[in-house]
Amino acid sequence: MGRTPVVTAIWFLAICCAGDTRAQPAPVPGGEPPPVPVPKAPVAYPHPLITEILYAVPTKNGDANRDGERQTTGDEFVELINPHDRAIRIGGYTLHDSAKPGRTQFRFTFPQLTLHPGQVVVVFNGHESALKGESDGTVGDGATSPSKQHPDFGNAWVFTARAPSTRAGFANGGDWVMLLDPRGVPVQCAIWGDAEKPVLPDGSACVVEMVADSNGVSAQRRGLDGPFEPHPPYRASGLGADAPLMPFSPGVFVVPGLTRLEDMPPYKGER
Ligand SMILES: [Ca+2]
Ligand SMILES: [Ca+2]
Repeated sequence: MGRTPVVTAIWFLAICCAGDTRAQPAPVPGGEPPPVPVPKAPVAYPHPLITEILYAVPTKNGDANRDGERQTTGDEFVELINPHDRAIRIGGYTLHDSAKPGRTQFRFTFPQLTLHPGQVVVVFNGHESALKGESDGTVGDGATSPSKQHPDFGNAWVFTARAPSTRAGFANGGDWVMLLDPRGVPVQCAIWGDAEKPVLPDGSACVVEMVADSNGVSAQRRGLDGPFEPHPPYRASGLGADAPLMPFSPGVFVVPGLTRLEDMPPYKGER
């Protein structure tokens, strides 16, 4: 059966409007909006980029995974973004800390997931945590990708690593988080405190960065090309204007010119 004229018109509008939904500056009268320059990320296509790390969960306001309780390691997280202008696939990429492989190492490998430009993904340590959306598939794990983007975390794709032990977490005094590509090749390493640098093969293209001391807050990258700095106070969406300002923003990393409107967190408070 053919489409009616009305249905055809709606279909045509939907296709047109679905084209480019990235955040754009307001048009100026009589002219085209200027293009928003997107800073160049330090990692090459098709790698994701680590944008935020919570390695020392604060004793006050430490419930980063928002399950109602503060867990010493369960609330730790790593946030990444697709910093490129094309979609990437993150299945097979691995995050791990400096511990040797085993029950005391934090380690998480992504299942298949396509990340569109500007989309954000968060991996919570998850030890002894019960995240909202874990039971209905909104939160993914090492075996299954999330069924949808998580509205409580800036519309990011959210995972739990379900770390098996409190020892399988980041060391506050010094540690690092390494990102490996699906072949096991180091892509990015963020180091803090007194941790020794990882041993990398000669000629490695791994991006090695020092993280500013961020005990009590997360370390968040200043833009795509900036350094990791202590996170400024932030009020997560949906918590109300009287909610406390938080020292992290899992799932929220907005890049003008790259972040798409549908990926922007709903605005319900200060940013
Ligand atoms: Ca928690
Ligand atoms: Ca963030």
